[in-house]
Amino acid sequence: MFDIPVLVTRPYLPPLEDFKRGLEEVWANRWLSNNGPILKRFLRELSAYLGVADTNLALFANGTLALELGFQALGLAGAEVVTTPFTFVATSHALKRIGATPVFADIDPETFCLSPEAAEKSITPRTRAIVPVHVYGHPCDVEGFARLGEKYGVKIIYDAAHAFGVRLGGRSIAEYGDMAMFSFHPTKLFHSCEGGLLTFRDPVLQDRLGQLRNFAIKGELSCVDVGTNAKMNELQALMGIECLKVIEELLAARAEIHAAYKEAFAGCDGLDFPEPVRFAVSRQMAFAPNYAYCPVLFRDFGTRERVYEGLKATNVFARRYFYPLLTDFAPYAYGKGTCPVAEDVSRRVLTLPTYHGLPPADAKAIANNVKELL
Ligand code: T4K
Repeated sequence: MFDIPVLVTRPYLPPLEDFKRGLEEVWANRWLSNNGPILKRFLRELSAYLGVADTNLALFANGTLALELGFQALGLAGAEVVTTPFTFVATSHALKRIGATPVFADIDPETFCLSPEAAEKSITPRTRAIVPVHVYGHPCDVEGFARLGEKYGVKIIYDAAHAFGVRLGGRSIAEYGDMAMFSFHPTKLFHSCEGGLLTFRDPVLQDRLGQLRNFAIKGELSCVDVGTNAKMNELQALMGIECLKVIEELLAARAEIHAAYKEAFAGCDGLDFPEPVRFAVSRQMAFAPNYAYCPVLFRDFGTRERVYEGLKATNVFARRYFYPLLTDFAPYAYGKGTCPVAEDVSRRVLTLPTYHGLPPADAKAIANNVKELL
């Protein structure tokens, strides 16, 4: 039993003095939004960290708007887009909101990511893109999707909301696909209060995205498209810069917690504690995970629910990401019954607390509580 509630995640907060120093700069500039100097610095620092040229990324107010505008910029309105139901609703909401139709295909049972084989079966002449999600930071089969992209002439856009800091095949995961979106929400291992980043292969998109996120106005006298307000502001960028300073520490903390759970669950046959390395190992690709989430898979729905409730009684608030499945929700019910693997995983998975500041000993205690509940 924990005295203080243990939540599934807590955001990292930089030392207040450091943030205050940044605020002094904001006060001196008297510049709060609309592509300010701190945002430009954040973009340059992200470019260096990710190894993506600063012409090939763009920042947004949040990850959902980043996805929406990315889809709009790639001309997906009116198209069918193959995607996964095992994700947060934002992935499909962003498609729907720009007038595309999500077509659901099943996931791989080992990585929980969209399966290229299942995706291929859902491709029709109306398909213009595939949107796989690096669920929990576990990399998708990037080679399989690259092949589909070439074979069918469709765009591959990764929802990499969970995958900041992941490296695969010696490069950042941001470099795979035509486009990738990273969420900087406070529940993510790296954040900017709220925020979203798009990385993209074609640098021409940078101007287009810059326009779309600023109402699609051009100068004072013209408006060239239907844009929106999706700009990241200076305070968000400042938080992002402060968090980026300690990214290695944030990653190391998650790795330590994952190792503590792993050790405590070793030999426990009532559950599966999946390793994010499975895809990379099968392809012999160099891999640096981010351990963004700590998912556990139970034998059946009843056990998962019992553990979820039982943990609450010990003051531990794990989450059932992603249950219900998207196809259980009214806007996406047309996909119900089409993705049996996703339906099964959604009913058996529980994500355990992990965040910078959670002592690994607490992770061990949580794992022991789980084992007792089993
Ligand atoms: N694609 C994927 C695959 C995603 O997972 C997401 C977002 C997106 C796209 C969209 O990106 P954004 O537009 O959000 O940038 C959360 C987040 O709101 C959402 O960002 C995230 N995925 C999703 C998986 O989870 P909730 O409803 O579970 O959050 P909430 O408020 O229950 O918070 C979870 C825990 O974190 C709580 O126990 C409290 C703690 N917390 C939360 C916040 C916001 C804090 O301690 N401090 C905080 O400031 O949705």
